[in-house]
Amino acid sequence: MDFQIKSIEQYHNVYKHSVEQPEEFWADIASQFLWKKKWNKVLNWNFKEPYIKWFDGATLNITENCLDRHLAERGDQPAIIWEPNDPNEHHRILTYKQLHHQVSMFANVLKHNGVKRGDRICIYMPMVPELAIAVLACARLGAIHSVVFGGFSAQSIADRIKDAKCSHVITADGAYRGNKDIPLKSVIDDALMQCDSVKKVIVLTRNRMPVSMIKGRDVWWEDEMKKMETLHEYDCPAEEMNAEDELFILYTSGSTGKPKGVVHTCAGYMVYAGYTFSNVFQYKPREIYFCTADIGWITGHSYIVYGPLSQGATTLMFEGVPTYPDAGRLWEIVEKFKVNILYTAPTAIRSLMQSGVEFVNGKNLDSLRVLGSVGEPINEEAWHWFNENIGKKRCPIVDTWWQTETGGIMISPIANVTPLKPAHATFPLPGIQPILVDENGVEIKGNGVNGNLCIKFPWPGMIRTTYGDHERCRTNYFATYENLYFTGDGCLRDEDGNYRITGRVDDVINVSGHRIGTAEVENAINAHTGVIESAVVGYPHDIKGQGIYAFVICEEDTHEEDLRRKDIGMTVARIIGAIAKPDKIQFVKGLPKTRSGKIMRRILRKIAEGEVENLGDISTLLDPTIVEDIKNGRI
Ligand code: 7RM
Repeated sequence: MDFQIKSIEQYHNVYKHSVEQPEEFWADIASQFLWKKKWNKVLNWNFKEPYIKWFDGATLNITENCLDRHLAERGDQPAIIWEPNDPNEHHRILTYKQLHHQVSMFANVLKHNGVKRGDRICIYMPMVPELAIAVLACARLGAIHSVVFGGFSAQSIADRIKDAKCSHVITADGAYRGNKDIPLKSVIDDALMQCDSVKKVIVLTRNRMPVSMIKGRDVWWEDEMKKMETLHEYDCPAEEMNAEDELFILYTSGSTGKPKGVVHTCAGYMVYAGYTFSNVFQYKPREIYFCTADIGWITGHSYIVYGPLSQGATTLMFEGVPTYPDAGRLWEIVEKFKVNILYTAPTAIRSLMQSGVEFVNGKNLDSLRVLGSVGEPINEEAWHWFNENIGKKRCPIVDTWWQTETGGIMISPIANVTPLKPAHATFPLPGIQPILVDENGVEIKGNGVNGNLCIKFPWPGMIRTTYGDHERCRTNYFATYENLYFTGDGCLRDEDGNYRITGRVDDVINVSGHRIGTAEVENAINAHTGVIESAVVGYPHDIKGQGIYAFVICEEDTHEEDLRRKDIGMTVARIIGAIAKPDKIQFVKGLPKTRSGKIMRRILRKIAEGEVENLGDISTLLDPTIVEDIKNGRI
């Protein structure tokens, strides 16, 4: 692509231009995508409402950019390489032609099952190529996908389906994940008992675990595809979408109890995902790119599906987990497919680091050229381990900071361009204008400072609204500080202007790179019988980055404590999903509250961290003696 930055001097020039002439800058980049109609105006905006429109007046379909436009030049090159959970099962390769064909056929399946432009479609699937096919088929028809990660519970799915009033669900009988079989369809059946908006469920065969199929509602993916063959419904014209039509909804946790449906729109998201993918990883034609995320998270949307495919890349999709059958699995995959670019999460690196280098030894990792990290702050120890043992000190590590709401990478080194500093995301990408502010929203200028990270100018990939509740989008992101997008992250800027994101400053815990709201977990714990009140905080965890520590007040009961802990864990798993189970539960008699009844989380955080000496001023507490009790009962 013509927009790849090749040197640090060029980066500085491009960056300067992107800030001084943002519309000109983005128009140049956007013109390298495929449009049905060009825009009238590159950008209209205010952060007050917020009102954000990129490429207004333009029309396009993102799947033509991800599929059709590559057919002539690289139709026979692999678009998706798929590696199964079980190393003994055969891998699959879909060329651009084959992927285009499958997406078109499945889009026709959706059409025949009543899916129309603008409908919301819930996707709850394992990491198989059909998941990418389902996502792209929705986009081809202009239906809005809402992918829900396979680890969420029936209740969480139901909440998301109801919030978006989804008309269809695409799922599979079950999933393989490590040595477990996960009953996806049965979880969907439980969820659908609460959802009347869903008219049809399309079920892919994966592990063929027994499923109940309801007449008139449930159909098999394979049967429907066969029907399309018989009807010769091979082609599916791509809907002509407006630039700002909604492309997808992805739910994410915030500081309130209810996850928000982050909305991304067609044109801006496409341009931003494609541009950042190409630049950050410096992708070259025919390279094999492997992102270990799940498509259920934003990283999978932007950097397994849309970013790489929009650039004609080969994207490797892995169904399993890094530790199955053993901790050498990722390195085996790198060796098997001669992976050039590996993009993974600090939590995976730390867990593989703990398993020991014997799982790396003997694996040929010579193909690797660029390494990437995403999802949480990477600690220096993990950074060096990754650099030495995987990159053999010859691969740059791009520590990419971004969020579900930003759509794509915001602050990150550009591989082989930006000088690296371990555990630092370094510099903003072109078009991104970060600033640090204090509690009052006053800008903290200069270097060697830290503050709350905000962005002061729009970028094409940014959140447009929270589904069904624009006001929530405003209060969450644009109301804390006037005229700024607030990220919720704390951040340092070193003497040389390198950014280092230190973690959330709100009530969000980042567990293994997954965002979990403390309020959500508290609500789930409080739903457990006998629980009177609870307070949840994060604490440093060797592998997960942060763990979940719950302080719980219970009524007297006869069950022994450990059993009660497990029961509470079950309740949380049922309401949110296993990913939100507290790592530690401490039963307490009371919580540290101010006279106005607010829980002082600062104190609980310190106790959870094991820092029991310097708790700061506790004199404003209603009952300071409670703190002693809690300290003594620490686990
Ligand atoms: C892509 C993604 C977003 C939150 C974000 C941060 C944290 C992500 C980094 C990071 C330090 C990084 N989206 N975060 N990347 N912190 N360095 N390179 O993870 O919406 O799920 O999470 O993750 O706190 O606000 S997300």
